[in-house]
Amino acid sequence: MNGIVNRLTAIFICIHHALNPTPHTHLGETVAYSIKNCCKSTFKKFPRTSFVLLAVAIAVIIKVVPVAGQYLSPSLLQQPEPTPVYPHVQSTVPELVRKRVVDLTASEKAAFVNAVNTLHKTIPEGSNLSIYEQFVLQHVLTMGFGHGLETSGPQKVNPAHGRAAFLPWHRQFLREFERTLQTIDPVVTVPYWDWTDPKALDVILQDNFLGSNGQGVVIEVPGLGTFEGGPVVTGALADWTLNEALHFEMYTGKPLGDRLIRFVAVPPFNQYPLPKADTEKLFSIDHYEAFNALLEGAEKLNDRGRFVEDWSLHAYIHTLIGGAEVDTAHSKNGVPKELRALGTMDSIPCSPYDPIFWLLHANVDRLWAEWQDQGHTGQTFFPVRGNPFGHNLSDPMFPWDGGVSKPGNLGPGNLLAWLSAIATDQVITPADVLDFRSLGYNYDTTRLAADQ
Ligand SMILES: [Cu+2]
Repeated sequence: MNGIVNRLTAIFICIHHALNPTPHTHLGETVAYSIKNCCKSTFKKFPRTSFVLLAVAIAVIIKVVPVAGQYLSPSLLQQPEPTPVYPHVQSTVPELVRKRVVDLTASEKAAFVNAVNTLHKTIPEGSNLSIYEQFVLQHVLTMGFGHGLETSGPQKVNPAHGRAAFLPWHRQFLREFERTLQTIDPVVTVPYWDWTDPKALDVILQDNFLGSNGQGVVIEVPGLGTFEGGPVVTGALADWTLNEALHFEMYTGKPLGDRLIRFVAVPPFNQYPLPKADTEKLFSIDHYEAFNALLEGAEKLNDRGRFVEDWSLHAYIHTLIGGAEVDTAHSKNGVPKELRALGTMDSIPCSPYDPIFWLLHANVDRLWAEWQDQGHTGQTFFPVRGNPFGHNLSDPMFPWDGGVSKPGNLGPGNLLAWLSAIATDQVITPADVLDFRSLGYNYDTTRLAADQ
């Protein structure tokens, strides 16, 4: 009887060791995690007649001891260690931190505005466009694919919006812009606009930073009164002259004029700050394409799990600044029909013309970075295949596609005549930008979170 008790005890110890992930010494040898290794010697020479009895005893104990049963459930034993979405690189690149806009010092604001203004007035030799306008052109031309426009090459759809590459495309775009700002001032980073922060909008719209709402144009919103917007005539950007070939209304193609235009908080886009809960609920999503789409804000999931129209988060903030004329009588899923974009930020092709664009997109990118840091893993993290060209993990994204695709023309000018101004040898795929730290920047939030 004693023999049986001893062997039963040994087997329980084996099981205990199998469940406790620390290498340990057992029966004179170091073993780790494997019942097979651990118990080899225990089962050796064990009388066959008692084996069935022991098996029954173990089964009974597993059944009645819930903890043991839980640990031994195959799904948990076989569950692989979670792997991070990308390696957390210990970068040797000096860390540049993107800060929340409300935390910028007066001199940091001045440095950002100075670098932006310098890019806006610097026209490279042989070009018709300033460095800043070349970025605007890149963004405008992402809209030059599809919709019957004369396009050539494998890219057939918008490479930057409405699909999986929305987040990586804008990450690359933003980092490229920031690198260019850093040629003016090496310590400048793009601050981010946390749209749940009640103070952030006022900080952005100060004259010592990105200027105020537009002025001088009154529009009537049926049933709600009159609201003012128009050209931005105060602040550091007031003397900007815009190229009208790049600055046009997105539905009609009509020029928006040669000044930055803002219609801030015109109803029904007058909610600010946005509710924290709307942003926070993104973090419960484990599926990359759903996360990407919901953050872009032009779609939401309905009760049946289908994507339907929306106008929230990133898309809403574009309109909060730019303004839109809508037809509320023709709403779909509670989303009004847009009749026309009123200002620069709401006319999506040319929206980077308003520097607020960069702060908005730094926040979009930050939320993605935080989501990535949470360790959402597996096949759902980025689509490897199955999407139109430009939206799979290893597809080059126009204009960083080695010149394989050419967009169609958009707006009132001949933008294709300027294509050579944005030609680049860089070939960038979504896979290249997943690890934001390897691109040489961090966020104040992701930096702190990684230290914990
Ligand atoms: Cu965009």
